[in-house]
Amino acid sequence: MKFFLLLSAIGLCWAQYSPHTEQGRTSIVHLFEWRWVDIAEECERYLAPKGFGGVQVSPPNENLIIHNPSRPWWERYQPISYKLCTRSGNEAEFRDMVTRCNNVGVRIYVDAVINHMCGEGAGSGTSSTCGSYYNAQNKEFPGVPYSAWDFNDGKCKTASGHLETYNDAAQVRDCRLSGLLDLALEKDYVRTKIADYLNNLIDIGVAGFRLGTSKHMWPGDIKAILDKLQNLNMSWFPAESKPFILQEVIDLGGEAVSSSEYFENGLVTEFKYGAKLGTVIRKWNGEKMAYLKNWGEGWGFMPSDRALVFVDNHDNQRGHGAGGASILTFWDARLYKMAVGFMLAHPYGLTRIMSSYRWERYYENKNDVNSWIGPPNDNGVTKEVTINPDTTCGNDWVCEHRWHQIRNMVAFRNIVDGQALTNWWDNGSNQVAFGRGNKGFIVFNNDAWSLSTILQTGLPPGTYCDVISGDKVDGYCTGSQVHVSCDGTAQFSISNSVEDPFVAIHVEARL
Ligand code: QV4
Ligand code: CA
Repeated sequence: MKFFLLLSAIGLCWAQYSPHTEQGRTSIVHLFEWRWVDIAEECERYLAPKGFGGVQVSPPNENLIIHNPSRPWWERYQPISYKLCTRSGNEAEFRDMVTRCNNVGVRIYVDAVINHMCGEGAGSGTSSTCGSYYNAQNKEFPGVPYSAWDFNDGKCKTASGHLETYNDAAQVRDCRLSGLLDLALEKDYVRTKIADYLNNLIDIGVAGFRLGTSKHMWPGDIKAILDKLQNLNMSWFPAESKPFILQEVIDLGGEAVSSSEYFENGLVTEFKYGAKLGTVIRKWNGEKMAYLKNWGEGWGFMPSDRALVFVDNHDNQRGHGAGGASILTFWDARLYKMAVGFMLAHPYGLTRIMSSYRWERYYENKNDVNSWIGPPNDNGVTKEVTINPDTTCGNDWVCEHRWHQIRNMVAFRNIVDGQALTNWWDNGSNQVAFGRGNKGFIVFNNDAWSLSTILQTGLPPGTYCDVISGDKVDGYCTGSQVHVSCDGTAQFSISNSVEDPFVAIHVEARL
């Protein structure tokens, strides 16, 4: 009996670390600013067949409409109520998306903005996505409802009421981040309103939440809210499934708040991952790919089973948040594909793919003054994600997740899931290779000269299709081939001047 109790306690505790993806699906994709109708289609036509586990969606709750600048993407991080209407669609469309994605085994994770409401300077009126009234000056949000005493101003100790230094943990949690009205999360009333919002989403069928600004909430307050959450909807999930929790804590070291304070609640974003990987692949600060041999905890990252990893996110791909100049994005496509390829081949962490839109960048003093620009739109109405005959996206949607190199590495990760990192090789510089047990093998050449060498792959003998330069289609390979001998070795040649200087093979790409 004691043993059973212990097991069930561990069971409860473990559940919020699981993304509840279907068996054999290991990665999630952030479809940033996509409309619900497009996500529903994408789940059915692409994500399920290609083995994606789930989608992080933009905040679905009512937000402030901002006209200056004109409809920035970041208006969605200024809540007005927890009603489900935004530029991505209305409640009916949201429900339809969740149902259709779940029906094809693709999970939906909601970006839940629960630390604050809109900015203090928002004025008053009904300029909000469902038309709810608000008054930022008086801190009135009747659409929830919240009123002045539901905010943190009494607790914040700075004269301005703003978060002024990240060296003081209390200030980080209790003061206004960028002037955003900070909710009093110690109040049971506020916790209940937030839990009601999240439970409504759970009823609809979402599998979990990204909790942005987790650094700005006390871990204990987050836990108290999580304790009020229901189990997942049994139409799609086994009984007793807890929602997946992903906390956004930017911890690059040297601040009062650290990631480890949040491990008890769920996974945490590992921001060092993208910052360091970008530095290595760019070969900045004397870094080289050979140093990636002990990538992961060996680089001072959090434990793998607590880490959500990504090369870039919606903030740092445009200079918001943290990570800095080293972050690789679709704008640096060649290096980006290598970075995402490395991430997906490497066993560390739960992987998230970024899927973006293009905007017109304009630099002044090294800052992109256009980093506010919202999704492709006609007069504020978000454009459809159109699909070109070659399967890429139109209307300025980048769809990195559809780039064949990235899509095929998502499949690679599914195939090698659970296998240890094996057969590491490097040339002491920027040519590296490693395997995942006897399931897959990958080789990179990020040096300024060619790679030509025989390597132990650990794979069964045979001819394999390189899934970076092509695909295995009807038993044939549209790209280059790799011949693995009876002893598991193979000859690899990678020119430094090709668009994609890396090669990946796995057991399902054997011809
Ligand atoms: C401005 C002034 C303030 C002033 C305020 C007065 O800058 O000094 O006090 O007006 O009203 C926008 C504007 C910002 C403005 C603020 C309030 O950019 O200039 O303040 O609104 O009106 C996104 C954007 C922010 C944006 C915010 C709300 O990145 O620029 O602010 O949405 O619209 C830290 C955090 C981390 C955070 C990261 C960006 O630790 O948690 O910064 N990341 C998450 C989200 C992110 C989002 C928020 C948090 C806020 O991923 O997208 O910020 O919800 O590292
Ligand atoms: Ca706070």
